[in-house]
Amino acid sequence: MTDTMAVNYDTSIPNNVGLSEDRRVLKALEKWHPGYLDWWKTMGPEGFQESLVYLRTAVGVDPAGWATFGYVKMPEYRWGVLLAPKEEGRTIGFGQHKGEPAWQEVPGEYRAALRRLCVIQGDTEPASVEQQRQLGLTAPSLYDLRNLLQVNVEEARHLWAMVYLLQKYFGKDGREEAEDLLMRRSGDADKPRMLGAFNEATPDWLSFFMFTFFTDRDGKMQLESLAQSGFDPLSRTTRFMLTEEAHHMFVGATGVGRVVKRTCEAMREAGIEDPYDIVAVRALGVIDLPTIQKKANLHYSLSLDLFGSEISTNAANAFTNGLKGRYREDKLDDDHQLLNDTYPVLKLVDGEVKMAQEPALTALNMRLRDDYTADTTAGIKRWNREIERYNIDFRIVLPNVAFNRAIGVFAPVEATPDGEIISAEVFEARRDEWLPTQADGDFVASLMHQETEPGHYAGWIAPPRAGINNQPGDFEYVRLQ
Ligand code: BYC
Repeated sequence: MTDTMAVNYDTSIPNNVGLSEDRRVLKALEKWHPGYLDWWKTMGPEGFQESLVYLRTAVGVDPAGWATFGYVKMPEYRWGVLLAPKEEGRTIGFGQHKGEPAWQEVPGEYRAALRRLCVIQGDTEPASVEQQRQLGLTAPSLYDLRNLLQVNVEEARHLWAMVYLLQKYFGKDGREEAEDLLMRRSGDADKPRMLGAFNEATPDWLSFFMFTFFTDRDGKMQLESLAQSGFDPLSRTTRFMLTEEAHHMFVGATGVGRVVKRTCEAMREAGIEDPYDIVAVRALGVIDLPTIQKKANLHYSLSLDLFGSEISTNAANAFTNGLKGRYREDKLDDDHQLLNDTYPVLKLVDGEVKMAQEPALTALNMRLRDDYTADTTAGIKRWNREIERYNIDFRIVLPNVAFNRAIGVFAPVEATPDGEIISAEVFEARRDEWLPTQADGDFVASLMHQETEPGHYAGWIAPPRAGINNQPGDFEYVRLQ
């Protein structure tokens, strides 16, 4: 490995890509910076711009110890451009260019496709910050508030990561795309964000934890695929993004786990055994398990849509052309070209969900989605172990992939969470059993109150097992100003 691991903080934009010698790109980024700060101040976390937040900042890109922790005012956070170290002699690992040296510049014939991948990836990052904008005002503890703000500053850094690629490698078009990334808005009727799940609301903390568990995990899978890219700057950028992403999923997985734990604890204390006695459970000021299941149904199905259609020529082309690989492509043991292979795909056959063999190349979205589901299942098992520990007869389960879909083969039909195809009328009549209702949302919202005392937690969520960076339980993660 070569290239510097240390981050240069001398330029206005911290970086390990030699920006001080790359005047053209430095100028373009400096020109973009004020618009970015305006966006952050108007669309970033509401209410805490003057607070001192205990945040980690990257000071290098080596796997061990890349982060330092300290109090920072968010508008002064050093958003930087950080790429994983360059691997000398790296070759393309899949597709028709397999074995050729990885590209250090954009190949002309793939320019539009690569730009589109960077723009879609870049668009999701600020979208999530916009979606989470109000949540700090109802944070259940300073620990959770700090985690939210950490996620937000790092998603914003991921926007920088894509903007750097667009400005350095895609000329005028790239600069225009970078401007547009600051113009679209999550949920806006006229200029929405590009992908469905990023235009949904994140109205409360349970939604936030579900989002970071389910939707950030799509981020992980997509970034892992882009980390395999033959376009080396994209590969190196996404590799470093993945190190940050891990904490975001930790926040989601442990967040939901702590909600589940508190509910089980409160049920035991009150001697309630029936998890479906929703009125009694809610009277304890905790979130009943069936509502948690409904939220999981919603966020999982929205996140499945982010993988695109099961059968996709876009996906086949991106693979064949060496732009986007499979999940952990470099660890797979096959020819990495998939010319004659097939892959089992779930399809609608005579009104039923059935498995059919399809050419592996066009089924790559389905394959990544399957990898995603496997990854998700491991986290859900941990939540269920908590419920088991309290001897409560309830398990959180993932709904069938046909349930509540807006993209792909199941988009035109309705299905139960068990995967039985049903009419639109039956779905509408039973929707409230499966997806969060207005009343569920109102109840959850009624629990959301800001807790500002260090070491104190709102009554609907258990404290974490350990502090961030090994800080003690009563650590003041945010100094509110
Ligand atoms: N919503 O062949 P198809 C993250 C469009 S999350 C709206 O089925 P393809 C993060 C598609 O664009 C990860 N439109 O799919 C998480 C195409 O449009 P055009 C973000 C959709 O292209 C939390 C048409 O339908 N990164 O990082 O194979 C917090 C037919 O497309 C949707 C990426 O996604 C949808 N859900 O795959 C913060 C990686 N799905 O071209 C951040 C980059 C499809 O006909 N993106 N369409 O106009 C990709 O690799 C692919 O574009 C997709 C779609 C996987 C998204």
